[in-house]
Amino acid sequence: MKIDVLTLFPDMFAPLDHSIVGRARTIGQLEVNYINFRDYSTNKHQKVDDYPYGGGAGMLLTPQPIFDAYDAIEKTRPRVIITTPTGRPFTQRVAEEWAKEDHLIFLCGHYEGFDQRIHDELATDEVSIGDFVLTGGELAAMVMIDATVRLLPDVLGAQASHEDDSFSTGLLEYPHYTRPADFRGLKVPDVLLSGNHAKIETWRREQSLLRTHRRRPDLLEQAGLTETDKKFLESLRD
Ligand code: 6GU
Repeated sequence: MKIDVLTLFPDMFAPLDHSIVGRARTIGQLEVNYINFRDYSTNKHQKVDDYPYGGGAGMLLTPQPIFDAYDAIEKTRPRVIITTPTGRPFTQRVAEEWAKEDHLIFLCGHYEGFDQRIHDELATDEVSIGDFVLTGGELAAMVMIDATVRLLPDVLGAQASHEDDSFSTGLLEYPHYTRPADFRGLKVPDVLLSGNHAKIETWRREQSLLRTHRRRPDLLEQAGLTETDKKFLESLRD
C-alpha cells in the first residue's frame, strides 16, 4: 500500500516511524510520503490560507496549493480522505475497507478547514475519529493510518491476530489474564485454569456480552447475536 499525506506539519508524523506501522514499512508492505502543500503555494509568501467569503471567524485553506500538490502525485484511482470533525465516523469497518486499497491520500486540514471546492473535487471520503474537535487533521490521520495498516497482510506478527479484536466481532473484547494465577491475592478466574475449552469459550462470549451491555449497549443492535447470547443478556436485565 502507498499512502500520501498532504499536511502543513510533516514532522508531526514521527510516531508512524515506530512500532507496527514502522514494521509495515520495513517489511515493504507500506510506503508513506509526506507532502507539505505549502511548497506548492504560488504566493510570494507561500500563503496557504485566506479569509472566508461572507465573513466569519477563522481562516480557510485555499484551493491552489492543495490542487497543485494533488496533481503532482502519481496515481491511478486513489481514495482521497479528508480528516474532519464533520465527516462520517471512522470505524473498524472503514479500516477494513481501506486495507484492501493500493493507494490512500490523506488531506489534513487546519484552521477552520478547507475551501468547499477541495471537498467537492478531490475527496472520496470525509471521516471523523469522534465527536470532539482537534486542532488539526494530523492526529486523526495518524489514528486512521495505524488502524488501517495493522490489517495489511503480515504486519502483525505470526502470534498476534486481529480476528478477536474488539469490534471485529461487533462486541467489545473479553478480559485477558496471564501468570501468576494469584497476584497479591488477586485470582485469575477458575474457568481459565480449567483446561475445558468449551467452558472457556462460553465464559469469554459472556464476558464480551456483559462488557458491551455495560459500556456500549449501542453496539448490541448490530452485533449478530445468537439465541444463546440473547438469553444471557435477558438474564442480565432480570
Ligand atoms: Cl478527523 N479532524 C479534526 N480536526 N478534528 C477531529 C477529527 C478530525 N475527528 C474528530 N475531531
